[in-house]
Amino acid sequence: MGTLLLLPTATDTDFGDFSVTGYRLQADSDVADTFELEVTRSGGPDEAPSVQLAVRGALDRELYDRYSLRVYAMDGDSRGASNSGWVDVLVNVVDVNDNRPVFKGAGRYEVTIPENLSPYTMIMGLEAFDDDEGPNGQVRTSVSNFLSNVNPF
Ligand SMILES: [Ca+2]
Ligand SMILES: [Ca+2]
Repeated sequence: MGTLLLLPTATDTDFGDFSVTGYRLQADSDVADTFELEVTRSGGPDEAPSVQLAVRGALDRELYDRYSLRVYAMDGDSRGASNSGWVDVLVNVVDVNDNRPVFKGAGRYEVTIPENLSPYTMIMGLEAFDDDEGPNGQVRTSVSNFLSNVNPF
């Protein structure tokens, strides 16, 4: 949040209100609150206001990794002959490592094995997953022996 992307300023060779007077953002309704336009008017009447695209809501690459937006520039002919032009903006969201690996199934597994089992016999399979991308989602497993003497006799 608070990240701004400077968009190209629209040009309109007409003067004053007939030139660019405003911008409008179009996005799918389910992501419409994620971005907003910040318009700055600093120049004279024949100078188009500048516009920046800002992140307004929370991003989650695991939910949406790409946003297709369209930014309209409008002129201000109040007599109803208003014109508009647009530019398409594609926002790609890069992954950060914000998910921890999770084991499939229950949070605890229990297995019963005979005491004469040969060393290195496979006794159960476990599977963990991570919603992140690339190295952020690669899962390494290790064994801790903190439960290895749960019921010593
Ligand atoms: Ca991760
Ligand atoms: Ca992530």
